[in-house]
Amino acid sequence: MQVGLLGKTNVGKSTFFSAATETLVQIGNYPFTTIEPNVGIAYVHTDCACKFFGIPHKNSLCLQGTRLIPVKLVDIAGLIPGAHEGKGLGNQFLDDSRQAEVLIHVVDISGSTDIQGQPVPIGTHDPLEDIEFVENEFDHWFKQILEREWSKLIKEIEQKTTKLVDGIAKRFSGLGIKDYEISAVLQNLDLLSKKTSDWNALDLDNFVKALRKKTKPMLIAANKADLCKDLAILYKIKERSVACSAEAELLLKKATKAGLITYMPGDSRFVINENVKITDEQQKALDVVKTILEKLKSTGIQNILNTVVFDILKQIVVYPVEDETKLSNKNGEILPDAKLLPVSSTTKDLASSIHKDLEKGFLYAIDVKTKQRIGSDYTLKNGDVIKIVSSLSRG
Ligand SMILES: Nc1nc2c(ncn2[C@@H]2O[C@H](COP(=O)(O)OP(=O)(O)O)[C@@H](O)[C@H]2O)c(=O)[nH]1
Ligand SMILES: [Mg+2]
Repeated sequence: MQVGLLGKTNVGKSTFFSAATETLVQIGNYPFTTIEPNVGIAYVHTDCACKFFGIPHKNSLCLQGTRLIPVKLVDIAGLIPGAHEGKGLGNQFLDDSRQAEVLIHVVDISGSTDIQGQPVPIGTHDPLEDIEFVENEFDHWFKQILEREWSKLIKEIEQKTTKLVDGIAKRFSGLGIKDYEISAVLQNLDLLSKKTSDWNALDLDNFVKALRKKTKPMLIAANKADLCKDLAILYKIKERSVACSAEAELLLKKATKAGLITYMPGDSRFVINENVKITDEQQKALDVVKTILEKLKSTGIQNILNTVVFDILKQIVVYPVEDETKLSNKNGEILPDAKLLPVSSTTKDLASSIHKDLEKGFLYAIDVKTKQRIGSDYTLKNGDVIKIVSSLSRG
C-alpha cells in the first residue's frame, strides 16, 4: 500500500514527511527499507492483539500495547499548475501519483504562503484555492487519458470489439484502477446505458471527477494550524480535513529520540524525562509545542496517517500466527506480524497475502481468539488472530 504526500512549495511538505517517517523504533528488514529518497516508512497505530490475550511480548513494533504498522509514504514532488501537461516535474509527478492509493494534500491553512509558494502575511492567501487547484490538476490528468482515446473507444464499442467498462478500464489500467471501480462510477452517474457517442462534455467531466475522487481519495492536512488565530476555516473545506502542525510533531519526535521526553505520536501531551539536562532553548521550544498541543489536542500527524489507512482505505489489521497456543511463529516470536488487509477480506485472502502455497494448500483456519475452526471464505474482522492450516508448507 502506498500513501502519496503532495502540496505546493513551502506548505511544510518536507517537514510533514520527516515528522511522519522519523522513527522511534528500530526498523527491521522490511521489504522496503532501502528505497528511493522520496520514499519513507510511516506507521499507523492500532491496539495490539497482545492486549486481548494479556500476554507480554517483545516486539519492536509493539509499544506498550500500541502496535505500529508500517506503510509506505511517498513524497510526490513537482506539483505545479500544468503538471498534467508535463510542466515542472510533470512526469515524475504523474508516475508517483499513479501508484498512490490515497493522497495526503498538505496545505498551509494559516494562509501564509501564496499560490506560487512565496511567504505572505498570515491570512492573506485563501488555502481553499490550493485545494481547488490540486483537484483540477488531477481531473485534467484523468480527462486527458480518456479524451486522447475517446473516438477510438467509441469505434471499438460500435464494432463490439469492447464493452464500455472494459474499454475505459484498459485506458486507466496504468493508474491501478479496477473495472469494478469504473462500473460503480458509471452506475452512480447513470451512464451505463447511455450510448458512448451520446456523451456530452459534462458527462465526461462528471465521470472523470467522480472516478478521480473514488480512486485517488484525498485527505487535506491543514498544516501550520498553530499559526491560525482560529480554526473556523476548517469548516469551509468540503473535503475531509485534519488540522495539524508538522513542525511540532517533528520537534517532539526528535526530542523523544534524544531521550529528552516521553511522547507517543497522537498523544495530547508529553512529559519531560527525569534527570535529563534541558537547555533554555530546548525548554522554550517545548513550551511552544505544549501550547500548540493544548490548542490542537494533538499535532494531527498520527491522526492523519490513521485516517487515510483505516477510514479512507478501510483497512483492517489481522495477526497471522503459526502456533495457536503460543500465538507465535516457528521462531517463537509472539504475534510477529500485523497485516493490513482491505475490509471484508477472507481467510483465503490472508493466506494468499502471506504465501501462494499457503493459499493453494488451504485446509482450514483457526480463529485464535474464539478457538473456532473457520473456512476459506470467512470474513476477517479487525484484530483477528488467525492460524492457517495448509497441506503445503511455506516455501
Ligand atoms: N508554524 C509552522 N511552520 C511550519 C510547519 N510545518 C512547516 N513549517 C515551516 O514552513 C517552512 C516550509 O517548510 P518545508 O517543510 O520546507 O515546506 P515544503 O516546501 O512544502 O517542503 C519551513 O520554514 C518550516 O519550518 C508547521 O506546522 N507550523
Ligand atoms: Mg520540500
